Amino acid sequence: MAKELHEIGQAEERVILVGVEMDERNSRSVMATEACLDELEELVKTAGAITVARTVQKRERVHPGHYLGKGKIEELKLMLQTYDASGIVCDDELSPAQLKNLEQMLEIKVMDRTIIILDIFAARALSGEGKIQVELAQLKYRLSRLAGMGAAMSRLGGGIGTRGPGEKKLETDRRYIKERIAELNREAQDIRTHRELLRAQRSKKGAPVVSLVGYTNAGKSTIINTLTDAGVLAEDKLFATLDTTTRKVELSGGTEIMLTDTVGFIQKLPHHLIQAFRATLEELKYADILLHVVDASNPNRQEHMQVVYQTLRDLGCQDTPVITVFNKMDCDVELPLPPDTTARDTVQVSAAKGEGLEEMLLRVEKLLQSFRKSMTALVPYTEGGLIGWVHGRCEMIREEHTAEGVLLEIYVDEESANRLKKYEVK
Ligand SMILES: Nc1nc2c(ncn2[C@@H]2O[C@H](COP(=O)(O)OP(=O)(O)OP(=O)(O)O)[C@@H](O)[C@H]2O)c(=O)[nH]1
Ligand SMILES: [Mg+2]
Repeated sequence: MAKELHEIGQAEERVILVGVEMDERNSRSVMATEACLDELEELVKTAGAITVARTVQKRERVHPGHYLGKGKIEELKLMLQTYDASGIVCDDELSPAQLKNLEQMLEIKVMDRTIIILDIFAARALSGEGKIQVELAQLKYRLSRLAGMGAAMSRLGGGIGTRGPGEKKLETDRRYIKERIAELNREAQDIRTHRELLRAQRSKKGAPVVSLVGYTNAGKSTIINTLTDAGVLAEDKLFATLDTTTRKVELSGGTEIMLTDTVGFIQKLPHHLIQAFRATLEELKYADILLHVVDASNPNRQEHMQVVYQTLRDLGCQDTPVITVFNKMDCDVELPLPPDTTARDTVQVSAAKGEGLEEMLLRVEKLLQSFRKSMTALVPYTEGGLIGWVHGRCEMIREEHTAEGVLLEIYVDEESANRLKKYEVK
């Protein structure tokens, strides 16, 4: 597959954004249509194209056959000429049939939100794992689109580069894609195994894991950069970060935590992408605390928070304790801040100015402490190994040398508690 599906950004793409404003009960979106299109325009810009116009149709639901109604499609044809556009981008993921029909009716390149996001991810993935995950998502998306295409596609090329693939070509493409998907799945599995190994090593060391999560562009990477020397790319762009970065941070009480930064969320995150990134995102399940970073200056902050909580539920992380971090408080922020009943705690910061981050860490420390169990044990001097373990691993409240052994009052994690059980003093 030498060519990319649509190669947006190669030449100057001039696109028209197309949205459908649906009845609330049909809409998958928590945001108003205009806000969705603002976001889509940002995405298109990040992908390297220019938005020349936008248009919205009010419908009960999207047209199952061609996304928009016939009248709107006629109107769009005129708009394409007026604005000298080279393509359209629909705000929802199109079915293979919708894509095919729209391209035939408009005789122009048709893209959707998903393909734009996949494109951005493809350009941004740096690590081996990220690249594999993005290619998998792209190929699966492409395969599902190829499946619905017949001979008619050969006329327009269906977006596979600019060639008309024809029936035979489609068959070879299909076979190639399937083989490549199998190969990538094997590579992804290897990486997963390696990752699990790393995780096992990390949990042995026992440092609590604190993960930054949040809507894209909220300031997650800026936080980890301000606190550590992580040097993660932080930009005023959607999806600046795709790869996971973990750094040690020492809390004021001396506890070390592992702070993790990863990919941001967005509404209507493509299904294929969530699947492909599941391995990365599943890391979140192993976090002891999630720091939910919110761009408090964004007018859609409340919808962003909803999307983040929904995505966390989809990933099975609904039980992990959350501290909400309202960021960008140095900007014009509408007060009061939205209530957050899901979070255990909230804190206000400006990551860019480094303000409030100390307080944020204090809250982390406080929450971590509330999870800890304390224990008193009398360990005989013959158990040198166990005493050494406690010194290396547990936080000491009191240590006393008695005739029978060392009396230890300590904070314990589960593993330490098990090892010390037989010496426990009630
Ligand atoms: N004014 C202001 N800008 C901030 C603050 N924190 C971050 N930013 C800016 O917001 C933009 C996004 O920041 P990032 O740290 O890249 O955001 P992110 O959450 O990592 O975004 P993704 O990786 O795309 O998910 C950058 O331009 C930052 O400089 C802040 O406290 N105040
Ligand atoms: Mg980032």
